[in-house]
Amino acid sequence: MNLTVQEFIEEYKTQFQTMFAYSYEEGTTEQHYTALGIFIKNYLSRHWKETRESYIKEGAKQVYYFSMEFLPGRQLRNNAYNLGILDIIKEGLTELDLSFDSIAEAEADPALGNGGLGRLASCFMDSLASLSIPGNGNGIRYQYGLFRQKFVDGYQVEVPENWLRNRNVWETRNNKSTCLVRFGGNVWLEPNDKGYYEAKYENTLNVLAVPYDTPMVGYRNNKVNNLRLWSAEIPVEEEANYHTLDEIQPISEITQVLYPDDSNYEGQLLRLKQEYFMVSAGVQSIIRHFRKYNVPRKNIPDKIAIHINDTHPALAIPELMRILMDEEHLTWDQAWEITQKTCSYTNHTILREALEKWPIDMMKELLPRIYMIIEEINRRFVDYHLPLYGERITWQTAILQNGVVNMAHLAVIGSHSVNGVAKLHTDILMSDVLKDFFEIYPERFNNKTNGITQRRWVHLANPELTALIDEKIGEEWKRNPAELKVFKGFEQDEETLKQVAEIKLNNKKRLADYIEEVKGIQVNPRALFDVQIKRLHAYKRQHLNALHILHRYLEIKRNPDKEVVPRVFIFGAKAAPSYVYAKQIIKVINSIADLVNNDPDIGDKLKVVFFENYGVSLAEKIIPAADIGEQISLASMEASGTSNMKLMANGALTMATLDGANIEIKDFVGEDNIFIFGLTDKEVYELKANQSYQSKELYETNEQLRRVLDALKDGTIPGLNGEGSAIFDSLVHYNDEYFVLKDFESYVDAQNRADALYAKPMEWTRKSLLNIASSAPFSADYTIKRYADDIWKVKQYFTGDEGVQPLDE
Ligand code: Z15
Repeated sequence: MNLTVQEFIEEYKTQFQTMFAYSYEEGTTEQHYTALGIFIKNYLSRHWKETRESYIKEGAKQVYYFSMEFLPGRQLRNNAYNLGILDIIKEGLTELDLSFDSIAEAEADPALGNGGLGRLASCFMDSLASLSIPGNGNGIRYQYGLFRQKFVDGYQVEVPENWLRNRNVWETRNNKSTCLVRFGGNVWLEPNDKGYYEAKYENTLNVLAVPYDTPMVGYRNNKVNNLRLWSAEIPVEEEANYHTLDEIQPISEITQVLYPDDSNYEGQLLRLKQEYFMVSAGVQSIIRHFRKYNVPRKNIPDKIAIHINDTHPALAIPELMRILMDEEHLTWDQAWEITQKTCSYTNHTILREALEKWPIDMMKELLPRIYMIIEEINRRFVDYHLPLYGERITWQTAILQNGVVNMAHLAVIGSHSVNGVAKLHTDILMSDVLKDFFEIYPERFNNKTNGITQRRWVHLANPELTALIDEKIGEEWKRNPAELKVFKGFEQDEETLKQVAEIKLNNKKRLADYIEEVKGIQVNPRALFDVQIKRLHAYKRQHLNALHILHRYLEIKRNPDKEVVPRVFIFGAKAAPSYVYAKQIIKVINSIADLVNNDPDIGDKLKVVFFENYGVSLAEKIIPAADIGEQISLASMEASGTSNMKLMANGALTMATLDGANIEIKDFVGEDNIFIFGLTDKEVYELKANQSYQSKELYETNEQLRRVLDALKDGTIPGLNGEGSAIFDSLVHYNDEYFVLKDFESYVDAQNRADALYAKPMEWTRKSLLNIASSAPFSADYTIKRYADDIWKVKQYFTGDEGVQPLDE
């Protein structure tokens, strides 16, 4: 099925005319996007069908990745690339006098996630398909994605993200696979004459779950997996009961909008509805599909793995129990053994405020049958462990505590595997956050360091770099990432270094043009591009970055004749709408930008660019142009981070604390090729334990720091309405929860080392090349292979030597 350029041109013209009843020459860019999307979807549909059929025919075990968030990014380019038809399409469109790049930009970027957790889920979808692993996504088709961010006078303003306004060409509504999800009402158990209890329901709210399926295209292996996103509707038989908008609301609201909190638990009833809706529909459709395998129910764990992405889908555990008992009529013990063997759980955070604890009263009322099951899981857990482990450990690990359902405990108890997302993070889970569980179930714990898909983040985001690597080491690295280390052999090759430097400069020029276009700021592409892109959160310490910028500004003002290495500080970050402190930091950074960018004394020496509406599409523009990636969370707080991996793979040097996956990055790239600063996790734990930290002392004794902090509130920064003072107070008077002041000096010092290195371009570029060449271990292909082997026990289904090769490291 090798498409030629001429075939594409003919088929595309017909496709366009069929859809719009116009000739393609009269089409708008948006129409071309739609026509091209449908063309590609048609092209892949045979593989999609055949992949599904082949899994059943082979009796393959399948994994279902349950996640409340997916952040797939635009799909046109990636799908064409993975199908191996991108160049043909580009050529064909050029002959038709159309621009592929502009057409691709017309796609809405589906923001069905907040940040790292959702993007990780989508990188995993790409790797599953590319490794020929039977892997499916299960999530929610939010009608509105994460809000669109605007700045008004430097303040964040949230605008609804109506990503479905124009049709979504990738999805297929699947009326055949709908299910019913029940909420509320009364539930009781009645013994019957067949020897089991029947669950009886009355007065429930019944919601129809309608799946929309999206193809997940593997890299040149003819495999297309499925991402199933559920939408809530009124059941057809009940339509007559709904008369007004108010009556419809309780149903339509369930899948209306994504909660915009990242690493923060809000405890809203509607969120609990969303979680159960997704989980119930997902588990029902899996068990229904399992019947096609024609094997006994006790073999469910041989055919199905359910992965719980953070605790948000942890109700999959009691829901699977419910279906196995109430609908499949298994005993508790049979159902429990199957459930534990089927489910596995990833923890993504140790932040207290992110851990889900649902009030028992809320759970009981909304999900009476599920709560009965949770209560029984808890009762059996306590009964069994009390005599073995005693009071303290048993009550600390119980699911029901002080009127709440501890969802992490449910997830650990109901799973056969619990993993963290970087070495340090898993160590902290075992030694601190889940340490009592580690004592009870040591064999369940394992680490799976996160990864990223090089296909989207390098091959497509950075085509020039990719072509250079192809030229130097051949194309094998694209199917076998380990080959990338061969590129290290070029670290002393002057010609290669010049090429790497030139490619970075070209990427920076493109970003500079874009900055001029959207922000009206002129930046010098030869300046050092310093990038911090991630959700705005106090623990990620964007304000530490801001203090450093202020410090530079004040130094230049004091010493106008001193030569400095020019820098452009680039930010992208959304704050949760209710997170006041995060929004204050945004306002302060925007105001610092106004100050710095408009000061004639500063010129090219310092520029600050805060992009609006950071997301996957913007990340693809920024990352290839970065010289430094800022990874400056307080040690122990960032579970892994994944932008650190994307930036490194594109040749940025990492400015990092020893946190999350930064530690592994340092280990692979070598400590000479990364800038490390700040407290270690041990030091943080000690300072917290002995309560010896007094941030105010630092303010009083460190003159350099005091100058910078005073600038937050003495009128130096224009346009503030108390936001600078608020941050000042948190750092000086409320004892600086995230040790910003404590790490300040060490940070400035590391930044000065970066300047010194940047002044030696060849040395800088050599380290940049080493970062690129050391990034292979962070390929999500490896991460997924380990999940598949160690946790899910699912196999790669090769039909030839196509696609990503079997990976042994
Ligand atoms: C989220 O994006 C992450 C953790 C969470 O608990 C929630 Cl609710 C959202 C992030 C981590 O903060 C980040 O360190 C990690 O790289 C990412 O998940 C993927 O594991």
